[in-house]
Amino acid sequence: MKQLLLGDEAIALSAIHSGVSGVYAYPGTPSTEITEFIQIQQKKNPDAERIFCRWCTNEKTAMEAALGMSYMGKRAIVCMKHVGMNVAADAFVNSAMTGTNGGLVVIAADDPSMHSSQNEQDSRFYGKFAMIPVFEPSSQQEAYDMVEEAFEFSERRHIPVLLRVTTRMAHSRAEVIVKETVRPQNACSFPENPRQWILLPANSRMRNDVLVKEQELFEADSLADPRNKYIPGADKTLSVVACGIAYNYLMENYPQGAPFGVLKISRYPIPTALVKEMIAEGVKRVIVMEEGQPVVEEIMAGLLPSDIKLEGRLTHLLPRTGELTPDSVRAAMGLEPLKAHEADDLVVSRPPALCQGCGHRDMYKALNEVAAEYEKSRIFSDIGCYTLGALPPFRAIHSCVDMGASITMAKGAADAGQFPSFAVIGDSTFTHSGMTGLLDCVNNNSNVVIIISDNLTTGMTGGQDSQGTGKLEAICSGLGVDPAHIRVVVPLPKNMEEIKQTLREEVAYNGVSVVIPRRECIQTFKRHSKEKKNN
Ligand SMILES: Cc1ncc(C[n+]2csc(CCOP(=O)(O)OP(=O)(O)O)c2C)c(N)n1
Repeated sequence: MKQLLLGDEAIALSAIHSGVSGVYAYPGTPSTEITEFIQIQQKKNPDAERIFCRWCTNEKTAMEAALGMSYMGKRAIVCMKHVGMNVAADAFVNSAMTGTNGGLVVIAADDPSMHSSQNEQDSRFYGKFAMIPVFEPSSQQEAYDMVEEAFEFSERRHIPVLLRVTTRMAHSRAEVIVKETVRPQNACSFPENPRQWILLPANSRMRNDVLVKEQELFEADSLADPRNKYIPGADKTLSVVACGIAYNYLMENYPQGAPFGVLKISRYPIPTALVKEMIAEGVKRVIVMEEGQPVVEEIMAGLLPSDIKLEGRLTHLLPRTGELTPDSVRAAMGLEPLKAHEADDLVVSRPPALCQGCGHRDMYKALNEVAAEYEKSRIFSDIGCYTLGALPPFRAIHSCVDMGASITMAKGAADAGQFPSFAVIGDSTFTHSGMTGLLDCVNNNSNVVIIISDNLTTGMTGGQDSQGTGKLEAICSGLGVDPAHIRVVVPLPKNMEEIKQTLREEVAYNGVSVVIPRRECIQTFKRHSKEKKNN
C-alpha cells in the first residue's frame, strides 16, 4: 500500500508495523511528529495491540526507559532532536556497553541550518563515539524500511542502532510503500547474559573488548547492506560520496543517472571495501556530500591516497555550514543554476514573536519594569517560547544556552556578586533540566529570583504535555525552597501591579525565590476550547 508520509511519519509507522512496544521521547524539532503520529494512530485504532507511547521528562529518562524495555526483550524507540543527544548521552554511550535484548532504535533528528536549534551538531559523531552503528536514510522510503531493519539488526547483534535524520528528511513528504500487516510485539524475556548489564569495571572491560571486536562485524553488515553501494559511472576519474539525503539531492540533479561514480552511504561504520572499490576504478577526484558536519569527509581523508583530490565542505566546494540543498549540490557539480521560483520573491521573511495574548508577554512586561529599577539587573533565560523575550519589543534577556542553564547561570552570576540575578525558565524546561540546578541554589542559599513561566504545556514544540503540570510548587518546596518564597501570580495586564510587587519583594529577599506566573498557553487554550465545543 502507498501512503504520502513525512519522513517522521514513515519512521513512526514503520515502528508500529515492526511491533514496537515502547516509544519514549522528549519533544524537539524536527523529531516531534514521530511520537505524535504514534499517539494519533493509537487513538484511531483502539483495538490494536497497545504501545506504551509517552512524553518523558527529558531525553535521558526517555533513553533509559527504552533501555529497560529492551532489557525485557521488547522493542523500543527513543525520539529526540540532535541536542537531546547531549542530554541522553550518558545513557546512550553506556547502552553500547550493556547491549540490548529487545530491539532498540534511537532516533536523532538533526537540524542543520538551525531552523529551531542552538547549534547544528551532527549526531553521527555520537554513533562513532559510542561505537553504535548509524543508519541514515536517503529517502522517506528508506526511512520506513530502515526502522524494521534496525530492530532486526539490534536484536541480531544485541546493540542499539542510531537512526539519524535531518530536517528535510523529517519534514518533507514522499510516497512510501508500506506494509499492511503489523508484526506482533515481542513477549517479555530476560537477557541471555545478565552480567553484561551490570557495568562494574570487570564486566565493562569484558564488554568493551566485545564492542571493539564487533566493529568489524558492524562494518561487514554495512557492506552487506544493499543501500550502501558503489555505482560506477562513465567518467572513472570522478566519484561523489553521497550520504543520506545528499544522495537524494544529487540524483535529483541527474535524473538519467550520474555520468560519474557514486558511492552511496546510508549506514555506518563506513564500508571501507566500497571505498577501495571506488579507488580501484582509477578515481582522481572525490567529492563528499553530507548533511551536517564533515564526518565522512574527514574519514575519507584518512582512507584516500594523497594523489586523489578530496573535496567537500572542508574545501568549501560545498557550503561549510548549513543544510545542503539540491541547488547547492548542483552548484558544486558545476551545473547551471535552475530558474528561481517566482514565489521566492513573494514570500517575505518575518521575525518570530510571542503570540498576542501569551502570558510570557505579561511576565516580561512586569519583569522589565522591575529589573529597570536596579542599576545592574541581569536576566538569564532558557529555551522555549519565552526565549523570544530576547527580541523587540521586550529585549529582556541576557542569555540562552541549553535547557536548564538559566537557573544555574543565574546562580553562578549571583555567586560572582551579581544582584539582582533573575532566571526565566518554562515549566517543561524546568522539569527537563532546571530542577537539579534549583537544588544547587537551595544548597548554597543563592540569592536568585527564579521565574518559572508556567503555560501548562511545552509550547515551543507545539503544545505537548508538560511533565511538571500541577506539581511545580510541590517540586520546589520538596527541593527545599522556603514555601513563603514560592509565589504564584496570574500573568494578565490587570494584575501588573501585583506581579511587579511580588517580584520586588522576592528581589529584596536574600535567598532562593521562585515566582510562578501561571496562565495556559493561548494556543493550547484555543485548541482545548475547540475540542470542548466539538464534544
Ligand atoms: C535538549 C533539548 N531538548 C529539546 C529541545 C527543544 N525544545 C526547546 S524549548 C523546549 C520546551 C519548551 O517548553 P517550556 O519550557 O514549557 O516553554 P514554552 O515553550 O512552553 O514557553 C523544547 C522541547 C531543546 N532545545 N533542547
